Amino acid sequence: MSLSLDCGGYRLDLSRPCVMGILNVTPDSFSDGGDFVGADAAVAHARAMEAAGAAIIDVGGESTRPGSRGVSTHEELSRIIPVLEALRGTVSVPVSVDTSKPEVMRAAARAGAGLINDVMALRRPGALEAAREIGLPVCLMHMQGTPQTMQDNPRYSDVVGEVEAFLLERLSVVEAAGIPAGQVILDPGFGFGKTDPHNAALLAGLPRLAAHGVPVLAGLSRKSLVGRVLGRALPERLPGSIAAATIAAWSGARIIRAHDVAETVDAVRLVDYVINNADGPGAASGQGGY
Ligand code: 7PM
Repeated sequence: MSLSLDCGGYRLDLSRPCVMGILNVTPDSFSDGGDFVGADAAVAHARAMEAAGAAIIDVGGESTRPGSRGVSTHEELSRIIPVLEALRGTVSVPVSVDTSKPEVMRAAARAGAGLINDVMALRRPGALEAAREIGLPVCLMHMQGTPQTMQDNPRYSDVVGEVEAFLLERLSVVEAAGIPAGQVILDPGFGFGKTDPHNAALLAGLPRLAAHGVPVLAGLSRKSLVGRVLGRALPERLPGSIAAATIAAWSGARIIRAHDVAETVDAVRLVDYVINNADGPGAASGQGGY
């Protein structure tokens, strides 16, 4: 396992699980209602997430909401680049950019991004080459279909095996293109072409995905899985999201992508404490109890 990633000058320590705070800059973003459109508000939100313990800030300008049609390169650039430029020198954690477009990856890297988070796993024409040239770490996510149609009728015969095979195949393609495996993060893509039972199987199957020695990212925060299973509208999904984050961290995910950073950091720290003390008192270098 590569224990840390070089995010363009920022070191991201993955020897323990950490939290990636979500900074949406889409006007139609489902959780923020457009509150964080505009660089000033985005910077304030990013600083608050850093203060709450986020190890990465994830900036996304293209809504990947099920049914969405995507945005033009021009529109995505105009949302993301001013925010990245405003964040440069303002936050001291790496900033990832949630994009699938090679032109946006390049412009984002020039504007100070430290990691590429691609829900298309570098399958867009030119994306592999752009990522290799940029030299930043990349998160490869699984998605069945496209955002426009992915929730219509997702089908798998073995969801964990198929998602794992896809990610390992993308990992070898990416390596063959000249991106070192030590620069890669894998993500099963919760909610991207998956039913609730598919998402549940993937969450329960995370230890298998995490066993390959490549850091795993899990994004479940406020997602429909939590909403449907618990019957909760968006503002009521925090407890379920924390439960999902806890399972993911316990299962070996090293990056937990979340809206509610302070609460998720507490959950992840507790999991990390239990993992590090699993052998009981005296086994670790702990200072003892109260
Ligand atoms: C509307 C619907 C807006 C869904 C945003 C979303 C992931 C991601 C997203 C993820 C990685 C959300 C999603 N989800 N990147 N980007 N992994 N790597 O719920 O699970 O934030 S967008």
